[in-house]
Amino acid sequence: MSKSSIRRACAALAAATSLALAVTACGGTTKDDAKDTGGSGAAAGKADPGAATKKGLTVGFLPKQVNNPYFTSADKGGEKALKELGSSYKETGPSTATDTSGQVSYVNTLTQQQVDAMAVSAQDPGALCTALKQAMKNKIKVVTYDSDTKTDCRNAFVSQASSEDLGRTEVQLLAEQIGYKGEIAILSAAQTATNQNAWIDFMKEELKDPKYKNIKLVKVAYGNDDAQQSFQQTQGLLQEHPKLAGIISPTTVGIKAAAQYLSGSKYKGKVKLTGLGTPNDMRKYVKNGTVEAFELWDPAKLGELAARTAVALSSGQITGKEGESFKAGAMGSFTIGKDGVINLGKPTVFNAKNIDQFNF
Ligand code: RAM
Repeated sequence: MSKSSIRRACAALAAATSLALAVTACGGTTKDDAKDTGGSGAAAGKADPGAATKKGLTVGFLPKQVNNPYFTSADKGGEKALKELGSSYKETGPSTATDTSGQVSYVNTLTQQQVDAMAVSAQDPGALCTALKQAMKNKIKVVTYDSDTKTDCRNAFVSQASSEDLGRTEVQLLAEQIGYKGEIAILSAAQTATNQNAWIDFMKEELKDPKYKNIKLVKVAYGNDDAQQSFQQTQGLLQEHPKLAGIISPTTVGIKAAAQYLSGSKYKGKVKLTGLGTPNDMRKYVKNGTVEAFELWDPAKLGELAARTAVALSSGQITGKEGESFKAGAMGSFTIGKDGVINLGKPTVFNAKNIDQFNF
């Protein structure tokens, strides 16, 4: 049996059977294999920055949620980049942002389909680990994008911006809007989401600064990246805390639903709202005075960088170790940071002055 057919047989076995059986049958416990399956920094061999970019690869995108316009834009960015690189794209994933067991099955499906790499936005940091490690054991490169898993469960994480910057700047934006005083709340996505939870931790850190001593965080609510639930959670926040001065919603689904609720209520323009939204979703709420300023990165660029990272890993140009660099086409050169994190850049703050310059 050739190496690649053994790999295929093992991949199918891994996806179809229990982990223990697949590991035993494929001899995956040898020292070399163990070295090979580690996440960032633990990949086998050395990076060869001069290696040719492989063509004809298949990269599977697995977002948190397929019918979320943010992920549609991100994954389209990935698809376009893969086409340019002569490789193929496929997308699969759950329709709700709280289906962690569904995400596990989708990872297993991609493993079974023997993709060369997968780009995953994790609904939960730990839930996917066993499945992702199994994928890596089958020589599939694993990139997380948007929302990370644990560092040893993937080869690299393509991050939209520094979590610290995102968390702190959202507090700064809201504090200015409410004059540094009053009750505030956070309307998040799923309770398990790695990205939102990391940002919320930094929001809490930022709030410790004495300049926010007159601001009180009264609640963190979860709308699960579902429009209706996020709308109802906003309504509930205002009922429970009628003196609320402002809301931070670090999710494109949440901020849109909160803006929709506030815009049709007596709180419009009075209860301030900021967070992470797409300019196209938020334009009308900026123009009608519901929202002053919010931020985001370009999701298509995030998807593009995830695709280019996956191809660079599959081509052997990088292994996921800190300090390795690779060229990402017209996006320029990127260097892998601590824990295998690749940063897209700084987010943009949108307001009435600049929002019409953006179309995503
Ligand atoms: C939602 C998702 C996604 C997050 C954006 C800001 O679309 O929760 O993970 O990055 O919002």
